[in-house]
Amino acid sequence: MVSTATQIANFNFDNCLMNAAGVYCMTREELEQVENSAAGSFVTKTGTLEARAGNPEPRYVDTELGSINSMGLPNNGFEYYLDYVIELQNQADSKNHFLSLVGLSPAETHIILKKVQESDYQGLVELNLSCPNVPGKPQIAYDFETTTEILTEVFSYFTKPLGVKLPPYFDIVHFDQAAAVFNQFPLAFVNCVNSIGNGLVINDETVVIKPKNGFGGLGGDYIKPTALANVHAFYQRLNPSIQIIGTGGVKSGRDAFEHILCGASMVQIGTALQQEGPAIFQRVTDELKAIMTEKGYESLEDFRGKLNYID
Ligand code: RRO
Repeated sequence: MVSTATQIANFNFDNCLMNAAGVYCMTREELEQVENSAAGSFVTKTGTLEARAGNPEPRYVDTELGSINSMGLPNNGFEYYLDYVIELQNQADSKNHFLSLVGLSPAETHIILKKVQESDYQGLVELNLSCPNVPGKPQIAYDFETTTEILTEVFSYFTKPLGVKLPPYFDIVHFDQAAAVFNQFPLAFVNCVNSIGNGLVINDETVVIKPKNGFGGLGGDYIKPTALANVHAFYQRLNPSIQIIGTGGVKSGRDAFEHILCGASMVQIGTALQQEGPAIFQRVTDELKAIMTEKGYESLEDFRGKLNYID
C-alpha cells in the first residue's frame, strides 16, 4: 500500500499535503473546507495581536504563471485562530494543525507567543518571518541579526513545537548564513518558501494590484525552482532534527514529488489551491501516489532528500 503519511516533530499526518498560510485560512469556514478535504492538516492565516483589515483591493490577482499579492496581513487576530485550533484539538480524531503567527514588532511577537505558551494549545506553531507586504516593515528573515535576537528571546520562554516560515534566499552565502542562525535553535521545522517578495505584474500599461504601486509577492509557477532550491539548500545544511516543509509552485503530484525529493517532509499548496479549491488535495494526492507506485516507493522515506546529482 502506497502511503503519503508523514510526521513533523512527533505529530502524525495521514497526508503530507496541506494549504499554505494565506490561502483558504482566513475564516473558520475556509479552514473547515481544508479540514474536510484530503489535506493532512491546515495552517491558519498569520495572526497578529489585533485584527487587521489589510491593504486596499485589488490585492490578489491570478496570472498566467501564478499569482501576485499584497494582502497586507489581513486577519481576525491571533486569538480567533488560537480558539479554533484548541476547539478542534479537543475533538476526538482531529487532525493536527499549524497556528501561524507574527507581531508587527518583536515586542508584539513575544506578547502573542507568551499567550500561546500559556494556552491549552498543544499543536505546532509557525512563526512567519517573511511577510513581504506590510508597508515600512521589512521581511524579518532577511535581517539575520534581528532574526537571531527574536529567536533567542522566543526560546527563553516558549517550549511548544515551533517552526519558522522563511522567504526565499538567492545566494549560497545567504543559505550558509541563514542555516547557521537556524541551527542554533531547537526549531521543529523551517518552511521554505514564502512568496518571492516585491514582484511587479503589468496589464497593458497599468499594475494589476493597488497596494505599493503594484509591488507584491509572487506565487505559483514563477517560484517552483526557487522553492526547490531553498528546500534542498536547507535540507543539506540544517541539523536533522529541523525538518523542512516545502512550499512554492505545487500544482501537481510531480511538483509535490520534487519537493519531497529535495528534502521536504510536508508540502503546502498556495496559489493552485486558491485557483482550484480544496478538491486539489485529492487530485494531487492521487497523482503523487501514482508516481510513487510507478517507481516502487511505498512511503515518503523511500525517496525523501534522495535527489540525484550529475557526476
Ligand atoms: O498578508 C500578506 O500580504 C502576505 C503574508 Br502575511 C505573507 O506571509 N506572504 C504573502 O505573500 N502575503
